[in-house]
Amino acid sequence: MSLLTGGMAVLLAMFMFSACSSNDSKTGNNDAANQVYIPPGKHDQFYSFMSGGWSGNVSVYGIPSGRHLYTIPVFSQTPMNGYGYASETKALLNTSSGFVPWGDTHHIQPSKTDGMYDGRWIFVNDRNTPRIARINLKTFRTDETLEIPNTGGQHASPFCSSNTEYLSAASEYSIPLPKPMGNGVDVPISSYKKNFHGMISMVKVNQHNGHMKVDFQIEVPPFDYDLGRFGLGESKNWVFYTDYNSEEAHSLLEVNASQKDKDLVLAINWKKAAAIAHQGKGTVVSTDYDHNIVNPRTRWAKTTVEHKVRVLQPSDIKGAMYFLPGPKSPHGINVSPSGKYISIGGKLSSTVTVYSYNDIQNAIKNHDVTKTVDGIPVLSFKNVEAKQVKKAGLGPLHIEYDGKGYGYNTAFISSEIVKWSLKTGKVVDRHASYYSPGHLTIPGGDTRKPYGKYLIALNKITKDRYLPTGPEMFAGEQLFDISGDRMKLLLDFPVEGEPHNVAELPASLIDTGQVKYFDLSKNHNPYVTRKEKDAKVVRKGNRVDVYMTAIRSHFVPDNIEGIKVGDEVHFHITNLEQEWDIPHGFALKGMQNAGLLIIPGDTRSIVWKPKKIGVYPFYCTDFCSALHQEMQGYVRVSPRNSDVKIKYGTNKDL
Ligand code: K7E
Ligand code: CUA
Repeated sequence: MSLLTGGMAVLLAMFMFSACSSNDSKTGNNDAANQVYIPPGKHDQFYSFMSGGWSGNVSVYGIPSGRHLYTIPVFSQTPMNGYGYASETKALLNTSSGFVPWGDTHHIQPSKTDGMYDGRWIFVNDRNTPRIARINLKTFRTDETLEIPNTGGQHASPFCSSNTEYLSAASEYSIPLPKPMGNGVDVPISSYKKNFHGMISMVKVNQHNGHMKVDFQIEVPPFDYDLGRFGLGESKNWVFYTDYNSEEAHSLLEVNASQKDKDLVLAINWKKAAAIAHQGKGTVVSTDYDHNIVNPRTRWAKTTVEHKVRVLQPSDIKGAMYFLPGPKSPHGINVSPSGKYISIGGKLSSTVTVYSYNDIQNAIKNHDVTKTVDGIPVLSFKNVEAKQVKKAGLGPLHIEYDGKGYGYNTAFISSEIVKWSLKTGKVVDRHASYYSPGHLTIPGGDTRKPYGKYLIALNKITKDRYLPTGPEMFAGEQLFDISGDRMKLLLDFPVEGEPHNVAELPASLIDTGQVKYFDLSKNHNPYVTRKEKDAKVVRKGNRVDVYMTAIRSHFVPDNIEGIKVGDEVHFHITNLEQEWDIPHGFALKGMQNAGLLIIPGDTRSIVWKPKKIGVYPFYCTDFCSALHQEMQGYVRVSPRNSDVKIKYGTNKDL
């Protein structure tokens, strides 16, 4: 050893470095299995809520195992359990454009208290038909959807403030807005710069019941607002948005929206803007938009059409809204746990730009303004830019923080995760991620105190990672251990839809408060049947209401006669069980609708319009007991003009 020369020592060190930079390993490290293995019957440490993109829903996974626990239906009709088909849930999909049974979910935002997740609700946006949904974490059900008016597709949504005071929704696609505003306007697309507008919507959340309300909107230049984040800690009264297309192009954006060297970052003091709105500034405009809420007593969703919204102009909120010069065509924007740093992924470059909140405040104090854009002051770049992270990979998209002074970004083009120091801006580690990661997350990464430990990359391209399933494949997630200095790949797991964004909550925040079944005595569905002897079939003109019960292992009634071709038959099925995880299903031959899954103590309704005479079998679709197969019945359908009377019952009743 004493013979080792300096040069050899360097070579050896290089060899050792490359040996341990098996960080590019496609297959994970050796003890990975132990770190992700959750023995049978044991639970994961985290719930992971993943937006499904064009699945329109939110799917739930356990971390670290990657096990798929559930899919929460949100903006898509889901025949699996009748969501969006059952009469109780249909109204949740109503919009001013009518019944829209599909959505594109992008951003998951857990409710927060004092900058930390509180386990009450999950909010998620539909990018296409602008709306926000609220999911109740006690039931994992969608309890509310709210349409966002005066807005094209909204992508920078529904970001949530430190105490869930507001959700913010910013338009990605600008649209022309008539003056006075309303539901649409017919102008040439070429008049984009003159007639089109972007819109920032501030949605207030009722702390008691979670109900959302469009509190006010701010009309902004027709850029494409892409991502947003509320501040934390000292910056908590601010909200920040990236945007691209400050060129205001309306065609071939891939070229025309990449002309300028820098785009603009929008910063709004939402607290100040809200105070100004509440003083009555701006204009209250008429515009119709749907607001759908599940009544907690009846568990029936009802639509209310809202007619008005307050719209502010930038000139109304002087001193509360600024542009910062930003990197060219940026994507993600993320605020560090302390609230001191705001980082932006420059998707067309290889850098992450980090702003200092203090510098922004100083620039505002010193009126360090270079120009104005549509009346919005632009702060001087050199005085607000804290640092550039160089070598952040090609195509940095999103950033997340571990709470220990490090930022991590995905690099879409070079397929990697890059770790850097917030203090120095120096890259300290990088790891390949297969392939083309978009968002990434660290549990609690957008709270004041991230839980650290894991990092999940949401990869856009799957290719050879799993057994092939034809030309279409699930997307792939990758779980990394970030507890040490270097990232370690632990697990790949496939996920539904196109996951854009994910949030992990500690299991203990959610699992203890779960609703296991509904109390039958508190079921106030207008069509509930609490006892078998109350089951009935009632005709009123062409409408027939079937009040049916289900319990192991029969329906009451299970024989029904007197239905006629052309009737509208409403089945209302109450599950009489009062025990965890004993749902019953309902399916009827040829019903042009979905089946139902009815949770114990709940009532679900579905409409059937028989078109032909015959005798139609129905049955329970959920294997509920050893006599589940026997859980079946018949409906007799007679000609329109027949005089067969309504008759129903079980066994000898009929
Ligand atoms: Cu980057 Cu819609 Cu947040 Cu996809 S978004 S990646
Ligand atoms: Cu009830 Cu099967």
